[in-house]
Amino acid sequence: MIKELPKLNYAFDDLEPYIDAQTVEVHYTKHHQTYLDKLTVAITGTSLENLELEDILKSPNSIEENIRTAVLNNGGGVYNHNLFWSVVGPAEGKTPEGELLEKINEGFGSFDTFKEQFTQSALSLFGSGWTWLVQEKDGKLKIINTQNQATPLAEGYKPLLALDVWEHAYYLKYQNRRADYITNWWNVVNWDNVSKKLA
Ligand code: MN3
Repeated sequence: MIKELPKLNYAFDDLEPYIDAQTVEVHYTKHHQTYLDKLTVAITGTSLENLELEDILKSPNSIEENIRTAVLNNGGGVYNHNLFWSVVGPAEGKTPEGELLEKINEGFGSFDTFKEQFTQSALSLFGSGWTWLVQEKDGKLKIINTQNQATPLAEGYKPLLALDVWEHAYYLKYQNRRADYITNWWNVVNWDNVSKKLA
């Protein structure tokens, strides 16, 4: 089990002007850190302590019932944010290439259509949650939403790209303008890192 959050490969202000430095700092050092702190409390002294987080989240029903909700909420919070931070970085104006682009074209027709469908999915999410590009067991790509801190792992998917659509991810800069947040977030997606997550 992880004891510390993975370090960010960029500075808090490196996602400006699309995601502001204050949001990145609060989101990472407070929200993300709090999920890890609460997960640690929940699993300390239990059989989960020495397992990998990903393995725990893949089989929710094997978590002892008295800590299951705490582990899924906070472990999901840790895992989802780890993935979220790992697929963004300073804007470089790149787009998907190679195998990732082929799979996007295969699944959605074109990169533009994929972006439209992903954006619509994120806009349609009611309440707090996440929008994902995931890979199915047969290798195909799919867009899904999850509520709160639920992870695609529990549904057997391999997550490739994650967009946090909790208000804490954008409220300081965008207030209620979720659509503007999503439009700007595309600029900081690191497609090389998304590609590396393909099975
Ligand atoms: Mn968040």
